[in-house]
Amino acid sequence: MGMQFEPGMLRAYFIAGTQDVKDKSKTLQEIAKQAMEAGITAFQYREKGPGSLSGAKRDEMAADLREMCSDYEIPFIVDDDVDLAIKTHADGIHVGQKDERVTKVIEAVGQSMFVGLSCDTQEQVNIANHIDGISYLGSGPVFPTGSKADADPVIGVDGLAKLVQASQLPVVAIGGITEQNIVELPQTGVAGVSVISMIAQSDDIFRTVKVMNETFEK
Ligand code: TZP
Ligand code: MG
Repeated sequence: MGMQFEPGMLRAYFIAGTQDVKDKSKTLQEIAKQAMEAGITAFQYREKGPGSLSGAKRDEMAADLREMCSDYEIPFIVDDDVDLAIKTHADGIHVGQKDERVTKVIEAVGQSMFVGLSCDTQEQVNIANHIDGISYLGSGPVFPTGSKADADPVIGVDGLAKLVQASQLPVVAIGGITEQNIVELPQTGVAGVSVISMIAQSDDIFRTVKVMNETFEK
């Protein structure tokens, strides 16, 4: 059993894979390490799309990042890959609506790690409310994003607030969140934000993560 889920983990949640490193003078490990030093509350390994690693390279990267998360005592969450999550002894797994069915994932790994689910509509939230074994929901894209080619339509701040209202689980916002628009999010009731480019492309990761934590501190 990995780390127990707690909603505070959603405050400053960094998602990344090799494809999200645009400045090739940096490695994903370097960026992730800075983000951990700066105080992110969770890390999700999402190796997906053009520029992503596969096979042994992917496994080595996952092992590196897993170890760093253990060192910094933050949860290591794997996107959508039950085998990789098991292999790396992940603390959590995150699945989308188009991924492997969440009930199957809960059956396979729900005893050994927590499970997060993407929910972008009221209907999806209503269904999630009736499934045992989900710890949190991810909802968005709140704003337009350049980090996901097949992203669903933008739900906006009002749309997000409605999903939070409908959800019985803590919700983390996703999609197009910046240091400017993040101020609009606490009023929706979300537990925090999950971001790719805001951190991966930041010119000052310490400042960026500080903004995330301060925006959602109680
Ligand atoms: N799911 C919905 S939007 C998105 C994912 C994985 C990408 C978020 O990336 P960014 O750079 O924080 O907009
Ligand atoms: Mg997915």
